[in-house]
Amino acid sequence: MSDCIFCKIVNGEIPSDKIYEDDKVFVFNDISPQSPVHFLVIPKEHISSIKYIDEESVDIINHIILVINKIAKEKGLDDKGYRIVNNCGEFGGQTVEHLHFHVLGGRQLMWPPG
Ligand code: DGP
Repeated sequence: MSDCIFCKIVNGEIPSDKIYEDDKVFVFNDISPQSPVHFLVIPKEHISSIKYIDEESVDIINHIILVINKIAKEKGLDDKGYRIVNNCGEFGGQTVEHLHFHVLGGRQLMWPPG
């Protein structure tokens, strides 16, 4: 989508601190980290939010989980653990309308979130 900032990050129009990419996903550090490790995993294809995931597109979620676990391990998070967050819609706290999963780690996280 032409005016989506995450699509622009995927195609290089907006610079990012890239961690990983393959044919399906792009992974980069969050611009406003909430923990010592805070990266985002997004599908390269524009999907506005998780509510649009259906039978046809659900395979991307499996792939994202595998990528998250691989990168979390590489970053040394698998010992103490990490949190995967998806914000959906206004009340869910979603500010960028391109499906993304936050991965947070490197400190003790609290529950419940605000
Ligand atoms: P959410 O509230 O779940 O929609 O989170 C969006 C996240 O995206 C937020 O933590 C900040 C991050 N973000 C927004 N714009 C940019 C950007 O241009 N570059 C990077 N690296 N992260 C961004």
